[in-house]
Amino acid sequence: MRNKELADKLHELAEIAELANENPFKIRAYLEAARVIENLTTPIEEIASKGKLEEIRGIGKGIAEKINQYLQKGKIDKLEELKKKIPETLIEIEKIPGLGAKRVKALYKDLHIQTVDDLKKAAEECKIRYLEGFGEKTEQKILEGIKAMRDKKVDRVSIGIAMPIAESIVDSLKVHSPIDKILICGSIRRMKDTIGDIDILVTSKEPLKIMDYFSSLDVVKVIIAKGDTKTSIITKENLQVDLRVVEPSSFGAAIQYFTGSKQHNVHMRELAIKRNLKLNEYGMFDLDTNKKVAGGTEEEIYDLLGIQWVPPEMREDTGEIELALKRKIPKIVELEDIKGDVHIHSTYSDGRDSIEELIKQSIKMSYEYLVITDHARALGVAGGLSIEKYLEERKGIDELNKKYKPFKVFLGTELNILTNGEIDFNDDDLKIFDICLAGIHTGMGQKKEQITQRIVNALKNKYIRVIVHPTGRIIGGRDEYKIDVDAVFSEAKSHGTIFEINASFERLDLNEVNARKAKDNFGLRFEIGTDAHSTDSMTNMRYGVGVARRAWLVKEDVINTMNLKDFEKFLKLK
Ligand code: DGT
Ligand code: CA
Ligand code: CA
Repeated sequence: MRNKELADKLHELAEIAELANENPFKIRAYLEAARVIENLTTPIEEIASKGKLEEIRGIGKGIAEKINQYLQKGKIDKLEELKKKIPETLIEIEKIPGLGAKRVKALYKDLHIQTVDDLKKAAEECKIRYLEGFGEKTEQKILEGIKAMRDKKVDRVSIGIAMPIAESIVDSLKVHSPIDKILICGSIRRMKDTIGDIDILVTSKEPLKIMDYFSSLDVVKVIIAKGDTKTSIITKENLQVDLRVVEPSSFGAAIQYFTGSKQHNVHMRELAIKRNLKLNEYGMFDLDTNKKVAGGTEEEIYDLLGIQWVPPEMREDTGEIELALKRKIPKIVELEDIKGDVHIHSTYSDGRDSIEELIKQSIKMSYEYLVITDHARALGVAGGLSIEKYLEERKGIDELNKKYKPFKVFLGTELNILTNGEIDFNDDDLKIFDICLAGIHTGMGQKKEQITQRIVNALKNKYIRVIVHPTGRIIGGRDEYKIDVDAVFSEAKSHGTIFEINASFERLDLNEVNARKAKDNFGLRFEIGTDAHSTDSMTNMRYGVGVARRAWLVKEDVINTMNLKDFEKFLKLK
């Protein structure tokens, strides 16, 4: 889906058009089209290929033409034409707080200011205050603005934001530049829930071409540093990407080093020294002769240290090297092990897609079953269902099960653990479901004792088999609510309650620490569910599996790795 990309392009066009004194009506039309496209749920390229762009409200003939140009050749003629007239660096200046297009134009015309550096110099030399419409205060503000922009710390983002950006960079590098091997390393390869920056490693016979192509990519906002074998950029989404070209004979050592974690690497180097070896990003060397003994592949490095290869998700120096020494690294769960999504919303509540569409996507993903878990009554804002509505849904599901056999859909529910500790329905009503999930959606500001007690109450309900997004955190949004996880896990143990690893990348809840604790200290089991509200988000499953792998979970720890037959048996148990 290229909607965001196109919206950004139209924004860029509007900005540059404004600097070029273009017709304000046109500029407004570009911005409106950008806004509309950003909010579309269908991929713009799909609409374009059917020739239906002009049917979208806010998109006329001229803009449709520009969209087609961009989709077909990666360029908009009008934008290229304007770029020739207006230095691109002016757009950078326009982003400084307090500087609109009008002021940037004046600075350019009167003082020939083209770059942020020009601007800083002029402000420091007190030249700006004398321009019409500026003044001493504005000059001061500009200096502060430059500082704020340059100091701006790039925040960590969810892996669900960083991964697609990294993958699309890798895809275009593969297609357009002379690459032999390429791998995303760093925290992304380790599937950490949040990412600081993106690290990509490449081997190539023509490193300079790679550096040029990489720094000219459309996603690049700022080039931080560009060298012969390493380039760092900031993307338009404010993510830093480091790209390194390494020798093929060092590729294994380099991906090992840049995958990290730092702590894992430190431990590996200690092992190396004990074996009279030296390990760095170039390879493994004999300490006496300084001769290189390994480096081409990661496997040979682990091998020469006398330990098992360690899956990247486990490389945090939390005991994995000790296990690798004993050759006891567990076979951790894989995405291919997942046989069905068990937390999904359909159009019956607040989902975007019908159950039939969810089934089709499931079959595409090679799943054998699906549990539909539409919201229950008390969550009015999310179209929560009454028991009557669920019975209607059950009928629909029965029909679909006939049509799509042997694929099977189960009727679940996502119940609300209310502020007083009760749930939406009484026990009798809960009998209609194949499985009941429950979670907290309101009253998240309560005291620790209250929240913990609410969940403990839910655990005691014999119909509730799964607690969803158990700690309530939203990455980059909201902290966990106050909850005594040990008390909750300990109570759950006696009921055999399943805990969710919510795979939606804003949640990833339980996180790896709590999941590992739930397994190791309490022997609990899990489901990995996407909580998807559309077929698109069902692919978030991989992030949930990433958390499970970081928690060292194996297939048997995760209920939705069961095949359909076993899963049906499991559902009948309670
Ligand atoms: P991030 O970007 O904060 O999400 O986390 P990472 O793990 O991607 O960290 P980053 O990008 O700073 O560095 C990538 C890898 O490079 C890191 O995981 C391990 C390796 N590395 C970086 N600095 C050092 C260091 O000082 N010593 C060692 N042994 N390895 C390092
Ligand atoms: Ca990184
Ligand atoms: Ca980095």
